[in-house]
Amino acid sequence: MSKATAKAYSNIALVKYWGKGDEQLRLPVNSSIAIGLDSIYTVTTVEFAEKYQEDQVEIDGEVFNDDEKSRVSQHLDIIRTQARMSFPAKVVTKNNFPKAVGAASSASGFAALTVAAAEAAGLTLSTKELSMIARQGSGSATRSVTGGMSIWHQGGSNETSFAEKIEYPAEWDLAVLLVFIGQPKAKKMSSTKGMELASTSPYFTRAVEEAEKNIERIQQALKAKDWTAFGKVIEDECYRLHTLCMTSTPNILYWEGTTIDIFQMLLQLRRSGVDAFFTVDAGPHVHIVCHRQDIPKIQTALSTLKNIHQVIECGIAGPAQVIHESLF
Ligand code: 2P0
Repeated sequence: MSKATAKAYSNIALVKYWGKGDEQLRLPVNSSIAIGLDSIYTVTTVEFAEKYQEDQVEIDGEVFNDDEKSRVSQHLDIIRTQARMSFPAKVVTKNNFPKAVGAASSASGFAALTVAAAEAAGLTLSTKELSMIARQGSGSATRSVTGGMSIWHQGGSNETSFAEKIEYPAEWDLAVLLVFIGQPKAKKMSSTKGMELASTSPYFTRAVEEAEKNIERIQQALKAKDWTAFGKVIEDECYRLHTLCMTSTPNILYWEGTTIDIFQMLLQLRRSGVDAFFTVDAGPHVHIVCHRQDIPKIQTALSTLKNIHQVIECGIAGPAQVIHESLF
């Protein structure tokens, strides 16, 4: 087959990836854990064919000829090398959410691209191998290949840095509310650029050690089915990431006033018995990790706040998969 389509979901990190040990291979400075979000996804069709003069990349109706295209081409080169073929490709991608607003479009994007391109190139690869390839396109994409709740092992080499699924208590009936603040707009600084600065923080070495401890802590909480301990790690990790950002040179402040209003609202709700936890990626928007049954109460509380653009309810997504529809 020379043409294939894949669908991959976004994910939100509970233990965060923020810093690379190897830029080229995208090996992270610590392991991370994330959950896939079933309401926000990317669909990508890839066709390799001699008829194309060069790689063509279209994302959400826009044709790219710049850095974005070369990043996609470089990623396709990994697949072409493995498949021992050199045909150019046409790539058409659609996101069902705004790109570059801090909702991890690169995670679902590079996971969908990897799975579609591997299929189109006729490669038969394991989920582990696909996650290793996706990682080289964008770190967070590693975890969108596997979906569910996944750990991305830091590893120290290409072969040892990959994602795999981990178990979590089904009775938690996990859900995530993605709260977009204000009008979604381009991020102040991309994650790739932001994390390049992480090591300028005076707290960097300690923060990386803490991330590895939080991997242990969250796995213990999952094993013990301890919701409160699970949530404590999630919020500690949110503060850890943003402490690194705020103390980098130059300083990066991703939060807005409404970001903190949502934190305060959730802390207030917690006092009334609704245990839901906040986390924030490289942007101002808030992901609320909760029990599905608590969504109505959280939505009511959110409706009292100003400057909220949209709230997207998400269940936990499955892995990236080949689908039998095509975008061209
Ligand atoms: C994460 N983020 O663990 C962290 C937390 C954002 C904040 O991974 O340079 O787009 O492409 O590997 O994957 C977003 O960074 O960065 C990210 P690259 P990526 O989800």
